[in-house]
Amino acid sequence: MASSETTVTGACPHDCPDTCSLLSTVRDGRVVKVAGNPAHPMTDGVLCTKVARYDQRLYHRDRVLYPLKRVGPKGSGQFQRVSWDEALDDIAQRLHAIAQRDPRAILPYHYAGTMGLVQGGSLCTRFFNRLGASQLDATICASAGATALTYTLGATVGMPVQTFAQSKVIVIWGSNAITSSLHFWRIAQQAKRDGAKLICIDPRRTETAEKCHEHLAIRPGTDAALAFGVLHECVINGWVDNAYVAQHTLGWSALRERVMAWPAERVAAYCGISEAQVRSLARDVATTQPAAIRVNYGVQRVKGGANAVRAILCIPAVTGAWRHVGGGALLSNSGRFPKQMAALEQPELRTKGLAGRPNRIVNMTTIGHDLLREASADFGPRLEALVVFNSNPVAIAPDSRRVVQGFKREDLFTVVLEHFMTDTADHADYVLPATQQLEHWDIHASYGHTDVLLNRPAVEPMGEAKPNTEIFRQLAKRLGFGEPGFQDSDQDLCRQAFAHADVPFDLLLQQGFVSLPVPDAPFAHGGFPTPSGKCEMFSERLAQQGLEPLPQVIANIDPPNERHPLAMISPPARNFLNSSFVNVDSLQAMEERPLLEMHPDDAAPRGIASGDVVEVFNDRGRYRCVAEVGARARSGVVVGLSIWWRKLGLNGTNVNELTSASELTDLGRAPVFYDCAVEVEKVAA
Ligand SMILES: Nc1nc2c(c(=O)[nH]1)N[C@H]1C(S)=C(S)[C@@H](COP(=O)(O)OP(=O)(O)OC[C@H]3O[C@@H](n4cnc5c(=O)[nH]c(N)nc54)[C@H](O)[C@@H]3O)O[C@H]1N2
Ligand SMILES: Nc1nc2c(c(=O)[nH]1)N[C@H]1C(S)=C(S)[C@@H](COP(=O)(O)OP(=O)(O)OC[C@H]3O[C@@H](n4cnc5c(=O)[nH]c(N)nc54)[C@H](O)[C@@H]3O)O[C@H]1N2
Ligand code: SF4
Ligand SMILES: [Mo]
Repeated sequence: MASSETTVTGACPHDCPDTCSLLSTVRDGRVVKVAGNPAHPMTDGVLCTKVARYDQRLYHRDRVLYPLKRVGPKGSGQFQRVSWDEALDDIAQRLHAIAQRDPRAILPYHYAGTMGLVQGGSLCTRFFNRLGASQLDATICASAGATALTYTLGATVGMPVQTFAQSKVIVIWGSNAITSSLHFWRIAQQAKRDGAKLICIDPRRTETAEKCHEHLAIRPGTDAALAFGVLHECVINGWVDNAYVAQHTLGWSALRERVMAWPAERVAAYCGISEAQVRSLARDVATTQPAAIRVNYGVQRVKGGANAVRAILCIPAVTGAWRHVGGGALLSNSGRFPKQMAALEQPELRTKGLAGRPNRIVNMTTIGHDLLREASADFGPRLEALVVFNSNPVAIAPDSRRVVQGFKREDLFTVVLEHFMTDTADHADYVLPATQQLEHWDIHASYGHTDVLLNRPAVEPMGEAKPNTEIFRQLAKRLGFGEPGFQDSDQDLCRQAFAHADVPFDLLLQQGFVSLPVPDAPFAHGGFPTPSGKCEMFSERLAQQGLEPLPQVIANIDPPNERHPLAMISPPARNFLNSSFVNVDSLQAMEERPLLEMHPDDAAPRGIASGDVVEVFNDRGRYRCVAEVGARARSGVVVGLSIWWRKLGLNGTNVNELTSASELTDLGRAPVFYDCAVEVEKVAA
């Protein structure tokens, strides 16, 4: 019999700014190849190593294929197979019993395991709205930066990514682009070939830093001071675009006064670089146009993260870089998408669910603390049930010791929708098999480019896996939720996501993507989406909340000290995506084992050599890994590439054993992952 071969267009679902268009080749009902779509300009036929091996994740021997019910103690990972009916009947009954007392004792915990608007929210959110469950404050990644963007530029918008090809100076600020946004890096490479100068600002000598013309290895959490140093140089050298500042910004005279306290000498000492580096950075961004800043999330995982982003965003307004195509800054363009979130999530259903109770919001960053809290007037009811999907909190949330303790509560009812037995799934009462991207419908916005992508299923679900949406549809039925919104199919939901917007669904069906119209130089003539229409260096909205209205330099909350003299950062490992892909053999083999990069100056006095097993510790916990001594980490800083599964680590922990959830960022209520003092000791050669 001749075998049939088809190609199916999809979208990469992962939390990556590139949102690639995928082409899956299917032979006899099996995916045999996943490639980048050459017709999609941003993807340009190229995928990262992880997703180019997507079949290895789809057909992984350890996929959860059937509903599982816990049989051993909490966290023991002992489960038995049950039928869907048995699992869903029991889950519905347990949730119903809790909701009868107070539905806010139930918390959905979800993030960007898939960025799809359908499998990442939509019907799932309708379900929890109708139930009246607590809402999750989605702070784990980007909310400090997004809040900073919103207060400064007015929305999560910036330069169109493709215009970086025309830049003459590109500052990659707090990003390892080769690892975490390969397709932006390709654009930067094109600019480099056309003569652009590339500058990287990162405490770690990353693969990206190595390939830039300049690398400023600042101390973690000192970015606002560096931005102030740049602005100071602009003032003293007459590099301020006074006309742009006068017409299109608010608050410069006050900010100007503030930056005058940050001459290059002070900035250099504070950031741990040379004065010449500060001056040269300022000269590059202020005197060569178009100059572009790709500011990224690595900057905003410290106490002062949002203010650092605000300070950086002031630079292109002061230099007038926004006037030019290829000038300005980009953190995210997610605000460009006319997403119909209210249609997808139906927030009006909450009124019914809450039945007069006030809404309760729980911050996902502090889940460890919150699982251990008792009922109180300010917290509300004790958390009695968690429904986790698209996230692996036991591995990725800060202060793991508390998170694990919380998930181990015998009186907590936990349901986890997953592809694999993650650290979180191990702690469930029920694990429900979820479909992967190649098995379901979805529709995607992006935070790196401005195209909408449609994802069609390439193959039938493996085993008894179901899409997240279908699992909540079936739970809704069992809980008697009769609203028509629970009847919508996944294809209906895909259509609703951009209904009434100029995103023709027929074109999505036909080519898999549609580009949004975005001006090449969006703020050349001002027109920022702030209340004043200007770039708000001074924010009246912050002032009204009693907050500091101007960007400021905020010191790290957990700076190196006598007992814990090293600053630890834990950025992504290239071949993992957060904690996804850690269990894919070929990718795990490339990362080898949990590592701690150390500078020779820090390793030598501790008697540590490459390959030694070390323990990294502070008052929150201890984490065992293997030292790699070399030039990646700057002195005083250690780097624990992330995010390993705890159970695949050397002593059943990962870096988040050390990170803190006691403090949040200055704005955005976000985690301070890279604001973390530690000490390191050798355990064995
Ligand atoms: N391969 C891969 N790609 C990913 C991910 C992944 O896990 N693996 N994760 C995805 C996700 S969820 C996100 S949010 C994005 C993140 O992507 P980006 O925002 O582009 O950031 P990262 O590449 O994580 O790089 C952060 C960099 O910041 C540096 N850094 C740490 N502290 C500081 C600081 O205080 N100041 C400065 N200037 N730099 C600092 C780190 O050394 C690191 O190199 O990447 C996405 N892409
Ligand atoms: N120390 C430290 N910690 C960090 C970071 C750091 O840099 N350092 N980075 C932080 C950042 S930026 C982020 S974004 C978070 C990421 O944290 P998470 O959003 O939790 O990301 P992942 O660890 O990739 O986990 C996603 C899970 O969702 C599952 N999943 C994927 N698709 C689906 C689906 O369709 N249905 C269901 N049911 N499940 C699905 C995957 O199998 C995976 O286990 O981690 C944060 N934690
Ligand atoms: S993870 Fe990023 S680079 Fe890799 S395929 Fe997905 S969107 Fe593209
Ligand atoms: Mo993230």
